[in-house]
Amino acid sequence: MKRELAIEFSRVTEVAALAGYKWLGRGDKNAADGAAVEAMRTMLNKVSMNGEIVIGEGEIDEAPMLYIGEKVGTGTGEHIDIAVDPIEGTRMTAMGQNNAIAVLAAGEKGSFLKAPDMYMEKLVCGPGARGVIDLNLGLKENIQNVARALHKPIESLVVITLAKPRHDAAINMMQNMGVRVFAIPDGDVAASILTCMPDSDVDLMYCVGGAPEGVVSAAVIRALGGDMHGRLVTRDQAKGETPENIEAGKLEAERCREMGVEPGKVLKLNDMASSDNVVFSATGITKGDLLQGIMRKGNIATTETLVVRGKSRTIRRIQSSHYLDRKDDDIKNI
Ligand code: VTB
Ligand code: MG
Ligand code: MG
Repeated sequence: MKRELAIEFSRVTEVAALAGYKWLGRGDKNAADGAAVEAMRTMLNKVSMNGEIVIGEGEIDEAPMLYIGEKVGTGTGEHIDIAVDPIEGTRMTAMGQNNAIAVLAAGEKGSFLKAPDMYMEKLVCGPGARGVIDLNLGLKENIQNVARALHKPIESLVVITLAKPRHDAAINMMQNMGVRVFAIPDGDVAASILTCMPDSDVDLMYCVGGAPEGVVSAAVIRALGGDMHGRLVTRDQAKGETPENIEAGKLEAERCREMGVEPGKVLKLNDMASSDNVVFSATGITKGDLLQGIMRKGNIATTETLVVRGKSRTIRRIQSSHYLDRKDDDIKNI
């Protein structure tokens, strides 16, 4: 992939974040998502590439989306697969909570697992525990193995997870082991990346979250030298066995079969992200542990973006000031 694409994709997440930010705290997550999707699509279409969306988000909660199979870019140049989440944390954006980001991963054709929009159990660690995690084992055993690999007592291990009822038992179990648990409301992509950041005290990320978010995370975790396992889980397994969830779960299992992936099977990092030739970009919308949020004074907005180029493992943080009245009309009006 041309290295210039790293900068191009940083523009794409910047503009999505700026569009989402307009809806910050207004209680309407679909409006925020819709604006970010539209901005992302407009900007993607200015990039000279033959791009195709292979992972999008939106089906689970029927949000607006960049749909799977959608062609983006100018239609000239390299063939590139793209996984997007225009707002990772629509609820956080709508409710003015921390850690919402706009995110995208792009790679050479065939880089990413094609999985339906369903839930995924995920375990993510940084470079220090690479090769140690295994979702075939229980969470407790994984925590013990990671602590050993990092030469840390269990008491100083930090696991980040989502504060969802489905994790109550796991959170209890971990706290009883002596682990420190950071339970954030939403946003497991940013949480996963924290495991690989030298200036973060997070050692492990465990949760059942979205599969598209899982694949996006896999791309950046590979680029950062960390490790990840995933397992597709059906709706009834993730959310309880109500008749509706069982019905939805059956459809998901069927879609898995069509797409050639198996629910319940442990997916290794390489199964989800098979190439180093990737670019990852994330821009903060609300302030967070990974990225600063957007700040706006009058007509000037500032953004912070994390851009990772897998091939060289170059990690950039780009601070930008945007003069909003100078933006192209098609972006300005989003
Ligand atoms: C997951 C997680 C995301 O939303 O998709 C979650 O991967 C949705 O969980 O990071 P519920 O269906 O239980 O609400 C996020 O936390 C934010 O998009
Ligand atoms: Mg989203
Ligand atoms: Mg999301």
